[in-house]
Amino acid sequence: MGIPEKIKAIEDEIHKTQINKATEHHIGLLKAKIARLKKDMEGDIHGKTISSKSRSGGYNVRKAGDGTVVLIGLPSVGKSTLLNRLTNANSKVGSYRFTTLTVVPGMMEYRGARIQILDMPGIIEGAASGRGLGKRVLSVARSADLVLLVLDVFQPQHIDLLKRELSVIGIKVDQKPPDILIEKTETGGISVNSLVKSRLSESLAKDILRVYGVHNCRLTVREPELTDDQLIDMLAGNRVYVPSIVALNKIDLVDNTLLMQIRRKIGNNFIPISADGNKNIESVRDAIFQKLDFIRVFLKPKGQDADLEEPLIVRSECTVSDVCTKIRRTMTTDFKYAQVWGDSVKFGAQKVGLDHRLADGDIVSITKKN
Ligand SMILES: Nc1nc2c(ncn2[C@@H]2O[C@H](COP(=O)(O)OP(=O)(O)O)[C@@H](O)[C@H]2O)c(=O)[nH]1
Ligand SMILES: [Mg+2]
Repeated sequence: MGIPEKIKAIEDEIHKTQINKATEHHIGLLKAKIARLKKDMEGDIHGKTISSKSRSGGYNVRKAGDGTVVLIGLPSVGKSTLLNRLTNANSKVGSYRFTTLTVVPGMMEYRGARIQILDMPGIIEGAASGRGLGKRVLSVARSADLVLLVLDVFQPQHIDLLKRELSVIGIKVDQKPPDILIEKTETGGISVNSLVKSRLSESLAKDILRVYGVHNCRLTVREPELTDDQLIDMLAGNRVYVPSIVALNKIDLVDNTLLMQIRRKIGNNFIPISADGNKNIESVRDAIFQKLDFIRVFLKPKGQDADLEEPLIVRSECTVSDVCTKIRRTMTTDFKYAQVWGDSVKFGAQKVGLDHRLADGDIVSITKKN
């Protein structure tokens, strides 16, 4: 029996089994086996799709700029129109479905940052399970720093569908990784150290670990709501956690009453826009910049004024060491000390080392060893 047949057989067994307290363990174990088989089958094609070497035609997009955003939405919601508004790209816009058949990249320049935006073919329901173009396209989304979910004003409820489809291929939108730690040990079997009362039973946790060939380890659980699925996800090791922004497009077609109804349905967490009417596009740009958590760092060459025109754009958790590497790969090796002016230090010209964490607007001057 090949792997797909094995998966099918286990799936059938799950469908046949009634879900209740008594079968919980059995089903959890079956899910772990399926995830393991899928992993074996796919190797690690995930994450490699965006590679200059891969031969997947239009799906092959090289990462560029200071961050990457993907547009995700159903066909004809206005993704290509929005891409063209946000960037210098020229993605084909059409009133029929599937105008965009390959991934179209564009570059958005905003407050000194260069942000790559990828227009994807619209995803269709069931795409993640292998229908149509869906699966390969969605896997490009795995390398994104941010997903921009685009909704049609008449179909706001599709937000759940989009998140579900992304979840199936391992892209967890606006979620935190579960707080668990697996430390492999040489011997001693599996010990479970639950720091909280967890939903997942100890015996099922152990059985799931064994499915993944882990027979000796310390499992520390700090996650009260830990589920079998989360443990399986972690062991399968192919999950990414990505933040999102939601844009509700085509608001030129509706009035405020309908917008109010939509807010009651899906909450306040979206930006109402008209891509075609060029409305609220600046808010989208700004939200992207904020969500990617960039900061600006100004460089001051020794004995000269700081360059306040062209900041370095770096992610917010950035240290002096990251700045050095961004200027020149080998710069950390000749590094002696840096002086910083701004919010990350107590006083101006404070001397700091490579580990010092910078803040937005800081001025940095680096002194090299002679
Ligand atoms: N009324 C209106 N139509 C829009 C808007 N944005 C896009 N469209 C139209 O919606 C159709 C699909 O747009 P497109 O960008 O190709 O959608 P995609 O399939 O998601 O890339 C085209 O006819 C666009 O002109 C908008 O803000 N308002
Ligand atoms: Mg399109």
